[in-house]
Amino acid sequence: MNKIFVSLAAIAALLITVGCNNSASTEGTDEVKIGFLVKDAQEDWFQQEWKFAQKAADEHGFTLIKQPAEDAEAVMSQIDNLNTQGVKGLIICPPEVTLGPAITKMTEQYGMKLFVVDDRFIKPDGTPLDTHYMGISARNIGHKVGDALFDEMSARGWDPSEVGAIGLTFDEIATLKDRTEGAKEALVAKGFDGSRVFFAPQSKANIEVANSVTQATLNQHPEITKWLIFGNNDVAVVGAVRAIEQAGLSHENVIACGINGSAESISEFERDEPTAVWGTILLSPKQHGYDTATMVYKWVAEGEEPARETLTEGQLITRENYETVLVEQGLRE
Ligand code: FCA
Repeated sequence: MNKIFVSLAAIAALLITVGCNNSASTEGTDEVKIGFLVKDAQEDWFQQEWKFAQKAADEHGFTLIKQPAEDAEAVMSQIDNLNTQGVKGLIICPPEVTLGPAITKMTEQYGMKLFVVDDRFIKPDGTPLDTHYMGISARNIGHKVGDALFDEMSARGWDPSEVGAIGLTFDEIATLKDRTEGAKEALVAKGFDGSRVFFAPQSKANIEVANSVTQATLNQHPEITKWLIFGNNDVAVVGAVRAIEQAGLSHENVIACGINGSAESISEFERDEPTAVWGTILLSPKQHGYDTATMVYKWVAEGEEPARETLTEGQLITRENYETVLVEQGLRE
């Protein structure tokens, strides 16, 4: 009899625990905790996202736990840690886009709402995995890069037959592939010779690799004296520009345009002497940080499900207008 009583009590306790774990309203009223994992905490873009997410946490009164997760193992152990701390919502820019099924399963088991930002998960067949997601409208933004490069080249009166273009690519991640493909598409649509666009694939998306693959491309084309440079983000473009400088090319003969509008390119604009980093497409770390965190908070605390997909825009900034635009966008005082 006692045994049965103990077992029933244990089952009841378990049900109550499971009920609490899965119910935001019973657990989350006092303290809502949300985790924000990023693939590269060194990159200014992710620092900015975190900064704006923290602003949302301060305003709404929830706890935000920000951690880097640079590989699959780190992601798994961070999610375990977050669960132990009572986190009920997770925002993640994953270090590998193939981790989707594993992460989805884990967060479901822990009763954690999952929101993916920037780099979208893909299924084994390469198609996108459907989760709540905010990313950039990557192909449009690539088009903006290509248009801007072509227009600046025309404004400088360059003869297109003397010009080559280098695109730093990282095709494993769809949002990065779409950007560089988009840039080439726009250049070609404006009349640039597609056979003079050289893609330089990066084995890792970082400044060192961008630098070395650009050097290799320059070495293959000593006959080209004027260059357009584009890539998956600011880090890639700045890495390429350093290679241009090492090769002894003047910034007057190179037009480079990044994507992100973060510190890596802004610090180039702030130098007294211009560098080849001529422009960048400013994205919105505010939307990707503040808005995502607010949406996940409302989802956890109030059961208000966010939009399944949000794609954000960007705008060209250069040395000429960056200060004004950063202030307008609330990115600078
Ligand atoms: C990717 C890139 C980042 C940033 C973000 C919006 O994660 O690696 O630099 O562009 O998309």
